[in-house]
Amino acid sequence: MLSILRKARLKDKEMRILMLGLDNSGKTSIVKSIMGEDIHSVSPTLGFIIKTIEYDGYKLNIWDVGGQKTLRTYWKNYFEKTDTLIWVVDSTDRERMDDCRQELASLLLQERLTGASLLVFKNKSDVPGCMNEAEIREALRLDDIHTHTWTIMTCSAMTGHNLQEGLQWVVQDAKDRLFLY
Ligand code: G3D
Repeated sequence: MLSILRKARLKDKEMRILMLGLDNSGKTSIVKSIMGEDIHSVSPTLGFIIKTIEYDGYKLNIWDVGGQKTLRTYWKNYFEKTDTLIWVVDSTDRERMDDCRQELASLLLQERLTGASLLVFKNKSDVPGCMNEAEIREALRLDDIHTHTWTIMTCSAMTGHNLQEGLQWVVQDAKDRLFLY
């Protein structure tokens, strides 16, 4: 039933994208950068922000939800009808990689996220000495994920690097799924 509804929405070319990650990973900056807004005016997201972006004929409704520890218990309120989960990782934050892995792993166990694809954005890649893609893959044990279609992309909210390519993957994945059902 859920997959039929999802397919109907994808046919309408409308998608629901949930952007999550630990606090300070750069979620709001990514959304702002995609929207062409000044990323230097960001302040911590205490609730959530929804932004709609038109991309390749698709209407992408992006939900940017606050990532502080106290707010993570509320994440579940946003799972419903999610087509794609964008998991934003601060690639300079080596200390919290375990926390990051655990939060992602528990999200992927959520029943209401079954069927959602996963894009891991390796953010802050403009910072010298940040973790590379292979290191993040290993730290988050991405190769063990078999329940969701996933990919990892190196990006930077600061320079805008790969953000459009990320959206392109999201839309292409939606198109592919229409043929799969
Ligand atoms: P959040 O929404 O995930 O909590 P924010 O994260 O978007 O508020 O970003 C947290 C901090 O990281 C901000 O710095 C922001 O400028 C910085 N940041 C986000 N993306 C990048 C990036 O790609 N490169 C670099 N170098 N910095 C980034 P401040 O200093 O305002 O806390």
